Amino acid sequence: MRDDVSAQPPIRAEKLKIGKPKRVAAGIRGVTKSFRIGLSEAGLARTIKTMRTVNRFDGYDCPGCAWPDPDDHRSGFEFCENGAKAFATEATKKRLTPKLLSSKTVQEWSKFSDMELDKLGRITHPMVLRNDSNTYEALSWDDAFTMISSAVGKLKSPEQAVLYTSGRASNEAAFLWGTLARQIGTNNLPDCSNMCHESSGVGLSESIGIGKGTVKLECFDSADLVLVIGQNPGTNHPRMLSALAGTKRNGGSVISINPLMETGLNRFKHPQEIVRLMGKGTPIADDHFPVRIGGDQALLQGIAKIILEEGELDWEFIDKHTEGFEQWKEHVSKASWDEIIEQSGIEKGRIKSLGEAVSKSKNLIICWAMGITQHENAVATIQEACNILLVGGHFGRKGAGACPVRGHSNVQGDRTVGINHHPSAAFLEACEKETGITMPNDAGYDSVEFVRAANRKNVELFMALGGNILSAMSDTEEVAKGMREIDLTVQISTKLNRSHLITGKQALILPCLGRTEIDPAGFVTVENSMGVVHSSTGKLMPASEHLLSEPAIVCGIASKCFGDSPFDWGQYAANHDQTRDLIQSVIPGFTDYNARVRQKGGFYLPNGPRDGPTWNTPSAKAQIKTHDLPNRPISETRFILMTIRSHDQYNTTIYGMDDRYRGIYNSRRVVMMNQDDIDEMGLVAKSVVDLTSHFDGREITSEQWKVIPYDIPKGNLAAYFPEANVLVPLDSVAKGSNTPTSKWIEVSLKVHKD
Ligand SMILES: Nc1nc2c(c(=O)[nH]1)N[C@H]1C(S)=C(S)[C@@H](COP(=O)(O)OP(=O)(O)OC[C@H]3O[C@@H](n4cnc5c(=O)[nH]c(N)nc54)[C@H](O)[C@@H]3O)O[C@H]1N2
Ligand SMILES: Nc1nc2c(c(=O)[nH]1)N[C@H]1C(S)=C(S)[C@@H](COP(=O)(O)OP(=O)(O)OC[C@H]3O[C@@H](n4cnc5c(=O)[nH]c(N)nc54)[C@H](O)[C@@H]3O)O[C@H]1N2
Ligand SMILES: [Mo]
Repeated sequence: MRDDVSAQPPIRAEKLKIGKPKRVAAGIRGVTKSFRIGLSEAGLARTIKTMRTVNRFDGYDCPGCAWPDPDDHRSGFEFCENGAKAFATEATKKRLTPKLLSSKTVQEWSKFSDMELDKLGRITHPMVLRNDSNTYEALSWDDAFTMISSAVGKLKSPEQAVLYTSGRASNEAAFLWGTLARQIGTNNLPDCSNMCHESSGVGLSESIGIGKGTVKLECFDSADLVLVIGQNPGTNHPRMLSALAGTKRNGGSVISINPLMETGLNRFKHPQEIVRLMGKGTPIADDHFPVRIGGDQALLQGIAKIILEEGELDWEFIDKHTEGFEQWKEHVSKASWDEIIEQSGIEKGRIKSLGEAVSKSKNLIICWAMGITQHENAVATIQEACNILLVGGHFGRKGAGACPVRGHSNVQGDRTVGINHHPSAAFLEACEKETGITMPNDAGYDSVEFVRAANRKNVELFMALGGNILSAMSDTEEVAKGMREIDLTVQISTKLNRSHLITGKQALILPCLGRTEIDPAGFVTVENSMGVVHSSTGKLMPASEHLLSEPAIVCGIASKCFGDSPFDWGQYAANHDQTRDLIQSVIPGFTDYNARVRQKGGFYLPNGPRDGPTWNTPSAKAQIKTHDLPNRPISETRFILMTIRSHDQYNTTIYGMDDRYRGIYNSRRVVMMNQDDIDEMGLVAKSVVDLTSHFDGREITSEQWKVIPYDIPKGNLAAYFPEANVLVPLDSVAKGSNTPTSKWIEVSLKVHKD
């Protein structure tokens, strides 16, 4: 079915320019760039309005990332360059009208780049792609809902329905979405966190009994040491740099562990203190460890060895709160230094100095993101980090703890309110009691399992609440094949992306309000990376009078499918307070939800290890987990490739072709490579190569990548997500969390021949 629609962006002749990586992040250029992007997309009035209301107590939550805002105060402009880009693209004045969208076939649109698709503007009407057509046409909301209800009616079994969620959806939309899936009869609720922080959720739940971080924003002011592992905050969480500057201001240290020395960790200028911007900026990282890709578990075991040797452990805490110490101690003591040094790529003396710093720390915070979670041994690595925090007693006290830095602005909230393919029995029971809907008990598909099921022709209805699963998932062509097997695919979206082009036999686009826009049913709520639930109120006129809010769309679908159900879907479309009352009755921690979320800054959800510490594990103790190091010999002729974000994208939304901080301009089809490797292979800067990934006997080749000499460990490569996703084999996943190993792809590299 429409096999000729391209699942990958076109390869173009581009004039790649290579400059020097930037030493200083943010600052005045960041601010002026934000305004420039805002002006060109949204115009002056909308730009000023959005910039003045983002992240204010009474404004809307920045869709850029899940980093929290200060609890008690807000500055005039509580955003960063990339947040500005995110809301400028949503507040754009450009409109993708039915006339424009139907002026080309999906085959023709697929020749557009991802950036060009996004820049078409906001989708204004519900649109349908019928099975005998290659062109989208407009249809009414009612007809769209009828198509979905008839597809639900035709399902041979509820397992044939899959409902995906991207992490921008509000708590209200997500709760209703999960309930809709369960009324259809399935827990098939894959979500973007399957590709993101799932490993953190799994690892932390087993170790400390909660799948979330345990620090508050204010903790950064009293931490004496912060480790930033596998994370690029200068680009992806710029407001985090203010928190790290706070650590430094109060005498603490920040250490970065990353194959790349990312801009922002070296020097940072706070965009909100414009007067100081003329200076050189605040140096952030006191030290940098250029670990090899995938070498963090080894490095953390090295640190653990030193801690055990130094003996500065919190014995009282270990005795009172933990299990597994003796076994771990024995295991770590036996771990081989040769292996640790080989895998981490860091010499022993350096690991020793790092271990001593960690051992001495009285208030340690460990932060991490995708550089840790998207590995085969991700869960083990996260638990290794937890072990270090546990033996130092860094839980239940201010200034210390675990800090997985979430991505999407409400990905954590979506999980809290039930977007979960294996929900707990307690959740299902409460949900059934309060809604009167019989809940399915079987675990559903995650993102990887969904793609497998689709390829087995076992999915007939796929619906997505936001996101771009085609481009975000691993193994792009395999996802495309699966999508084409589905009868009806439905995307609830704001902008056009490749998931609207690679579809089922018939497809719907249901256009929704964005965060920035006025919702007649009132404000919505979200949960940030530190467990604070707060409100988000749109202020702009909607992009089109035909848009509905996400909750209204979910209720519209559900009313059509289950009109005679005792659960009155209609009322939840009209007033988000009602949905919050329902969430409060189902999920612990939301007592007085409507009242407390109206307080300035919202409220914290309970968190045992942070507030107690108490541990919601079977034995009510924290678990010190023991893991062997991975054993993955790589032949001399192969490399390990990681797929990362540039400074000019938000996941699969590409804002521009430059990666200013890394000094890469005008092309994204590049592969960063160590100069020695380039020399050894007889290549030069801008040589064009083909990449082939190797996994379990399977090979996938992607052609025409330009080589860029970069300061990256030997044997390691970096390329951009989503262009390189085609190389990530579907079956290459993290143990325990099933997250695609987007940061560990074994590849070989050949000169491209025309
Ligand atoms: N502007 C902007 N902001 C965003 C996003 C965006 O696309 N654009 N995306 C949002 C989302 S959903 C997320 S999840 C976050 C992602 O935020 P990050 O996790 O910071 O994003 P990545 O670009 O995937 O960067 C991963 C970092 O890990 C490093 N790394 C890779 N492999 C390893 C390894 O084996 N060990 C170590 N120690 N480091 C490694 C890379 O060099 C890179 O610096 O950002 C969120 N914020
Ligand atoms: N190789 C590789 N792959 C990765 C990653 C990686 O590092 N490397 N990172 C992974 C990670 S961390 C994540 S989180 C996933 C991201 O996966 P997704 O969340 O699925 O993808 P996004 O690119 O964030 O989704 C962008 C689309 O969301 C829609 N959208 C934007 N705003 C709204 C809104 O308010 N409402 C609705 N309904 N739709 C909206 C727009 O149509 C836009 O095109 O990708 C993962 N994939
Ligand atoms: Mo993410």
